[in-house]
Amino acid sequence: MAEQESLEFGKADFVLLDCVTMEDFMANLKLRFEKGRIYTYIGEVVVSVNPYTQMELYGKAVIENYRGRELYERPPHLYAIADAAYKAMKRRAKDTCIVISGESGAGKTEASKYIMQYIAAITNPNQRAEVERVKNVLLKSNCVLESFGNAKTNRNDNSSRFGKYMDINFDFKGDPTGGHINNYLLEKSRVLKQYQGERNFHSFYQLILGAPDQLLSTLHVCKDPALYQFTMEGATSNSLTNDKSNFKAVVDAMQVIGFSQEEIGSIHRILAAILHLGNMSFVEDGDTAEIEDKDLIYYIAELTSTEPDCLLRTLLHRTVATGGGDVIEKGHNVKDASYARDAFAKAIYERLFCWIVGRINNVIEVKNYDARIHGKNTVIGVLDIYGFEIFENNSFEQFCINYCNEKLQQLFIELILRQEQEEYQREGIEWQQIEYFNNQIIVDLVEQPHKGVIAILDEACLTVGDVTDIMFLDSMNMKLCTHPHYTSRKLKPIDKSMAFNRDFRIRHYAGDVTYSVEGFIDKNKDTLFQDFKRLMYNSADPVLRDMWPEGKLSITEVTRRPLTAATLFKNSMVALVENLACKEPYYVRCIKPNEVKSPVLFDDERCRHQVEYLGLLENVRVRRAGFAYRQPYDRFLLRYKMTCEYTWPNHLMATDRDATKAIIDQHGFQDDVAYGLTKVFIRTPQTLFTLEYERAQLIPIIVLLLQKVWRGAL
Ligand code: AD9
Ligand code: MG
Repeated sequence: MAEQESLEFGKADFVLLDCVTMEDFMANLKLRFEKGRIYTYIGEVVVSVNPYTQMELYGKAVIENYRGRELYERPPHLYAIADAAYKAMKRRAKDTCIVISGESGAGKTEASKYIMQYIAAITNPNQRAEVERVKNVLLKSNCVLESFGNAKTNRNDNSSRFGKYMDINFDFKGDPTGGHINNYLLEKSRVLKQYQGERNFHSFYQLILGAPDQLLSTLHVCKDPALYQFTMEGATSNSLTNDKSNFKAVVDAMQVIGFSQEEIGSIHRILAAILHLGNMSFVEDGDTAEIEDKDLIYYIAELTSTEPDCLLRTLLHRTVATGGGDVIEKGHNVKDASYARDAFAKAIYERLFCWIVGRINNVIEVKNYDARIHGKNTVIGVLDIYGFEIFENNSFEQFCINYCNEKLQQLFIELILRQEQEEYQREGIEWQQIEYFNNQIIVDLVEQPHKGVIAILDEACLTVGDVTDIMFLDSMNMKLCTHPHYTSRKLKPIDKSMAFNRDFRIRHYAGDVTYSVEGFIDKNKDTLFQDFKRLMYNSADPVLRDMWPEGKLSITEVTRRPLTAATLFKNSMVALVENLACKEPYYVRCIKPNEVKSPVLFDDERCRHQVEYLGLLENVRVRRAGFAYRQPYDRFLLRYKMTCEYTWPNHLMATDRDATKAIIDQHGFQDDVAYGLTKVFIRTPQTLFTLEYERAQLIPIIVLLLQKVWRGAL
């Protein structure tokens, strides 16, 4: 178990609690938080409570203290889990992953950065230039991705509005040689509108407040976020972020990564074009729309390297293919033009973000050539993805985010709870079944073909004609009314007026969430007229062109309907879970101690709720009933046979199981061990450390002996 500092700091591993009750668990968590011990283990899972203040827990000296140590030799820390994942990868050539979960503001992104810093610090002792370059890019990518993908929300001043999974590749020496970032569902609706007190993505404010005057004047942008529709709300909200200095930091980071000056210029022009788009309004001109402020057209055309005429036409019209194969141009009314402008603004930002991720991936991609030269390449994956969200108003985005959390919880159950129990049963080890809630039923509710929420939503979106959100709700109510995790007020109206309610509720593993159906159809279709794609593809700016490859298709060639947003997201989640499931997982479970970002307040109720839905108590129970270490008999013997006179150099017993038993008995560990059909199970890591220690003592003696034998033979 984890090294005990002193009882005054509580138990460093929840497994060591005298009693596993919620009260004991919470008392220990609170005591440790109050004593500045923000990390506690459950076996190999790190539970982390956000300290909301800078702790003296990080940096070079601390890293050295954890380097190469076993998990249990030092007080609990993210560094220890990073080291464990690294060791598993290096010693046993295992692909590993570190899954960081918890709600918004619980400290996931900070944790992922500490983990990456640790890995960067302990690798490349020989200072190989290429490895240093890769490490630098990996570290600097955070700064760039946070600028474009993070925003101030009411829960977190630096909230990640996208999910991130980063693979770091290692060569046989254990040095990072490359990596790959996958990003998931950027909350692009934030480009248009933010809740009161929230901001748009940091990148906009950094540009407005941090760019040099000369750059701003070429972008036709003023130094005041209050002048732009898209940044107006954030202009008045208090922010702790330092936009001015961060602008420079992000440009520097982009340069280190390898973005060219031209590319950085394009990125700034695209941001400015989006700001101008936000200020564009339309007026009625007969049946069609006209643009109020024509200057904006010239600015945007200049910034996107497009022709003003083409831009104007694209904003006010749409090309439609008729049934007979003809192509006609249809003018927008004000409503349609505004809708198209918004869709365009969101799409440009999303594509810009994805392009930046792709560009970073280009520079750190492991070349096939390298892999061939250096042989097997192992991976550590780090997942920092949005936590469970329950807001006052929950929409399509929260639905996707919460579905993602259901998938990850399912993986946790699969890997930690179920597999563990199943292995004991398979091996015939005596075992008391632990009750836990299996959330597969909720995952199915969302993703099942034909009957799941996503399938019903897609079906509604495919229906020809104007399908409304309410029709989608009706369809769900019909198909899901008997599902134990689904309810809708429309199904059971309390009074007549409530019959018009527009919400449905899902009983998630982490709590009930009521979603408003408003906007589901629209966000799922995520329509952007082909005219915009063509316009961008024909831009003279190579970065913009690169972002819109499908713009080369003409309207008559665009036949296949693109996959819907929910289906794309579901597919990416299924792929993510498959990817994680084949790696050895390490978990960091982050807890947010209070809603007011206080370093001293431990809100009992809020914390208890998180402990409950993260399933931490079940985790302790499984762990306590379980065994920390297990190995097939033959592998165990191979490693430890020299520590026992009956097994060295070879045993003469009937089975490997008997020989293993001889070793265990000789050391007096019989109470700590169980014998399965094919494997030996050891309860406490201390037993293993003792065996490892003895082995390490004996190896030099054996080597000497062997040398003597060889010399004698010679
Ligand atoms: V979200 O789902 O992206 O909205 P996260 O990522 O879980 O959320 P984040 O890591 O951004 O939360 O942490 C929120 C804030 O808590 C940070 O900006 C820090 O101010 C604070 N924090 C988190 N972890 C630490 C820490 N280890 N030490 C000091 C911390 N402060
Ligand atoms: Mg985050």
